[in-house]
Amino acid sequence: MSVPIPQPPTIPFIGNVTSVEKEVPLRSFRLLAKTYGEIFQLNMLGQTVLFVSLHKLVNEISDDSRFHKRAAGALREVRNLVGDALFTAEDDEPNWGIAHRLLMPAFGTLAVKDMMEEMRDISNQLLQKWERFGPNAIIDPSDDFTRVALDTIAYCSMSHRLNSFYSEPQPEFAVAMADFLKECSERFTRPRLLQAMMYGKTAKYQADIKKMKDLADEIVATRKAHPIPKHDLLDIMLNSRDPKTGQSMTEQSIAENMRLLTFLIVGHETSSGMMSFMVYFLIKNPQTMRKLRAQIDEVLGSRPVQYEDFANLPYLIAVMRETLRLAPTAPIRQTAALEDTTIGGGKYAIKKGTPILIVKWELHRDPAVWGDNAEEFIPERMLDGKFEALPPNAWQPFGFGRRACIGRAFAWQEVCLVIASVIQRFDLAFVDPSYNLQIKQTLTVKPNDLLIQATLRAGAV
Ligand code: MNH
Repeated sequence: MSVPIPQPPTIPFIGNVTSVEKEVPLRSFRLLAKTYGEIFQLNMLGQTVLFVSLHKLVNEISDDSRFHKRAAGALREVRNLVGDALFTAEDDEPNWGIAHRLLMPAFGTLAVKDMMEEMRDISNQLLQKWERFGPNAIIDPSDDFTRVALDTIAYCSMSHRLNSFYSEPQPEFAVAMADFLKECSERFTRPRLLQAMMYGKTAKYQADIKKMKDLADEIVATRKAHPIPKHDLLDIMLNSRDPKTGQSMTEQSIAENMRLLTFLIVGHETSSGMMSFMVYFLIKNPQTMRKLRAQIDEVLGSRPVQYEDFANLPYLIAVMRETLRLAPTAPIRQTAALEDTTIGGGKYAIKKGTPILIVKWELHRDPAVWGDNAEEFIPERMLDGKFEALPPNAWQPFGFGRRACIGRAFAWQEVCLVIASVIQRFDLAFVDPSYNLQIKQTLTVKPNDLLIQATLRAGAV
C-alpha cells in the first residue's frame, strides 16, 4: 500500500507558492527536503510538483526506461526564447533527436581537444586583466568567469568574438541573457493574473529576447557572408544533414538562431558558476589550496598548461568533482514517470507526467553515500578510485542518461585550463576574510557577493 506524500499546508488558489522564496527557490526546496525527508510535494499554482532528494529514490528514478526529462517550470519559460532546441525540448519532440545526433560529435573529447588554443586565447584575457589591474583591484569572480565562459563558447563553437573583456559593464548581450534567465525562473512562481499585469517586466523580457535573437542573426549572417573552412557547431547547424532523417537543422520550423542561443545559454552559466565556486572553496580551505598549488607547480613549473598535463593533475580533477558535489551549478533535474507507477518499493504512488524535481544540493549531501562529513569540502574523497567506486547516480552534476550534458568534455577542459592557470599565477584572497558562501539563483546558481583579490606570485610568468 502506498502512503501519502508529505506536503506543507496549502493556501486556496495558489497552493504552496508562498513556501517557496522568490530570490533563491533552491533554498526553500532544501529546507523543505530537510523538514519532510526523501520526498515531498508542493502545489505550485494548481500543478502538483514532487521533490526527491535522497540517493535511494533518486537512483530508482534515474532510469530512462521508466522516467524522462520534463521541460516544466523555469525551463518552460526558457522556451520563449529557444523553443524545442536541444536543452529545452521535451523528450519526444523530434527536433531533439536531430539536434542530439548532429551536435554530439561537435563536443566529443577529440573535437574539444582541438579547441585548446582557442580556449587559451580567451583564458589569457582573464589572466592579463587580473595581472594588469593588480593586487588592489576588487574582483567579482562570477563576473569575470562569466566573461570567460561566454566568450569561450561563442569563439570555440561559432568563431564569434563577444569581446566581453573589452567592456565594462558586460556587453549588452550578456546582460540581456542574465536578466532573461533570472526572469524565466521568477515567472515560474508568479500567478498568471499577476504576470498579466506586469507590463514593465514583460516589455523588458521581450526586449531582452530581441537583443539575443539579433545577435544570433548577426552571427549567422556573418558566417554566411564570410564562410570559413571550419567544422564547428555553427557549420554543423548550417550545413549538416541528420543521417537518420536526412534533414538539416535549418529546414525545420525552428529558426537556426534558437539553436545557437541554446548553446550560448547552456555553454556559459554552469561553467562560470563552477569556476566561482571552486575559487570560493579553495580560498576557504587553505590546505587544499596549498596541495593543489604544489601539484600544479610540480607538473607545470612556469610554463603554460597543455592538454597532456590534465592527466597529471589528479588533485585538480578531485577539486573539480568535489566542487560540483557541494555546489552543482545546475541545481535541479526535472523528470516525470512515463506511466503511472510507484517508487520506494510501492511506498509512493507517482502519476504519469507529474513533474519530479531532483534536488541535487541535497542528493549530493546524502549521509548514506557521503558519510557524516558530507557537508565538508574534502577533495580526497574523489581520489584514488573512490570516485569510480561511488554508487550509481550518487553524483549527478551533469544530469542523467540520454538527456545528460553534451558539453561535459568542453566544460571540463575549459575549467582545467582556466583554474590551473589562475592558481599557477595568482595568490587569491577574500576581500572580506569572514565571507561565507551565499548563493544567487537564475536558471543556475552562483556565489552571491563573493569578492576577491588576486596578487601575481613572485616569479610567475
Ligand atoms: Mn551542460 C544539459 C550541466 C556545461 C551543453 N548540462 C545539461 C544538463 C546538466 C548540465 C545538468 C542536463 C539538464 C537537465 O537535466 O535538464 N553543463 C552542466 C554543467 C556544466 C555544463 C554542470 C559545466 C560545469 N553544457 C556545458 C557546456 C555546454 C553544455 C560548456 C556546451 C558546450 N548541456 C549542454 C547541452 C545540454 C546540456 C546542449 C542539453 C542536452 C539535451 O537536453 O539533450
